[in-house]
Amino acid sequence: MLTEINFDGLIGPSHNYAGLSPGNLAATRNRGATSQPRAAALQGLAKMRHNLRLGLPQGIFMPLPRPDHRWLDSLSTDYPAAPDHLKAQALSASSMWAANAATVSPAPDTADGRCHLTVANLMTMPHRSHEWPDTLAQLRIAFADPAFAVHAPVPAPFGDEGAANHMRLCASHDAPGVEIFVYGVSGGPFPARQHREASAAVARAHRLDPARTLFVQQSEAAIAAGAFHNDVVAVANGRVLLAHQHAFADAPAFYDRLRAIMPDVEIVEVPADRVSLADAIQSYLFNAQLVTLPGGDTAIVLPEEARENAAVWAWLNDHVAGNGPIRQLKVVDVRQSMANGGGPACLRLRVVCDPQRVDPRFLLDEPRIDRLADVVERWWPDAIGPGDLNDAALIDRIRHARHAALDVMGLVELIDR
Ligand code: SUG
Repeated sequence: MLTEINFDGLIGPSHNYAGLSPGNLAATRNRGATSQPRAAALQGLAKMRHNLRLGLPQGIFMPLPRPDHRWLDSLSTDYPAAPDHLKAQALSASSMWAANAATVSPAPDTADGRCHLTVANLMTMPHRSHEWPDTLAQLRIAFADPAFAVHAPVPAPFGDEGAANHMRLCASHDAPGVEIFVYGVSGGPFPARQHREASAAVARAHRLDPARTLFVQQSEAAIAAGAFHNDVVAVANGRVLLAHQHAFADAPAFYDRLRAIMPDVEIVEVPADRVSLADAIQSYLFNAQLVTLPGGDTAIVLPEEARENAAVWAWLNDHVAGNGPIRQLKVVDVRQSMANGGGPACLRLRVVCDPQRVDPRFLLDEPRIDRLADVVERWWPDAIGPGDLNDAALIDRIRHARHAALDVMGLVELIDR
């Protein structure tokens, strides 16, 4: 029985605003602000609880060891000796954005009938380039069952940022879908993080049917406006594709190819004269979770910022009133993550699979969320300011906090990673 599980990254105890991602306007704007790791993690857990209560299966990935001493060691330094920029890069809690952990192709799409996952190399941003070994270790535990095939990353120099640049449309989860890989070529002043060659390699590794696989270029204007991942300007679920008018370099050609494979696809394009690219990126309208509720309705789980943006909220309400495919609007507060450019969709990795095949320690129910929330309340730092990176007591606390969370989830084998 295949179902979609959303695995959210637990926001780690080192969450801070170091402004490490050029092209990510929120992260750049908040550089140097004081973060609230405890509040951040509780917001993330509240979102998981919210979605669980909608009747949606919920999973979790645990924070990675931070600072990443192995990475610093590979750079022939250690945390106390490292220059400030390396300290910040080693400490980043960026693995919370699980949409960048891996690309996932569910079993009905693959030639061998297994669910394939390729961990993303995240090589474009230094602070994210060292996530993959620990993410891979976690994926290999969570998806150890032979129903899954977990792949090592695509090698450099081909940048891969995982599911944030990948969409799947399907009639139902157990039917073959259409997989869409969105890559960037140029982004004005900002880097295009997803390279076409990386997407093609992932599609080959996953043994996808070329007739049901599309490679689509993201528009340069979208990247230049701050859409550093496709999931900031487009989202798909079931037969519904919701996209901004300027999301793709050649939207009409893409839509034609898509309709040829899937004639009943429902493409909802948000026109720029209703919602500008700037409003889409500021509000994260598209960085929403488009989900099918147990009753069959399509709902969209949006950040508070989308409700606060008048143009975006008006468009959404007109869509619902006009009987569009999205029937329900749900709003969650993930402001701490949003301030680093990560909305509801960034925080989760979708895996369509049989939940029985997943290591149950990565699956959540409300009592397990309660237990994690207790650990967060007790251990997560209240605040991290720009001057705190040299505070040895804080660094110690970050380590203990993660260990306490791994302990309560029964995942102590990850401690040494
Ligand atoms: O890669 N922010 C992340 C946000 C990722 C959002 N993910 C998706 N769109 N799927 C990024 O830019 C900021 C970290 C800092 O500046 O400290 C950061 O890495």
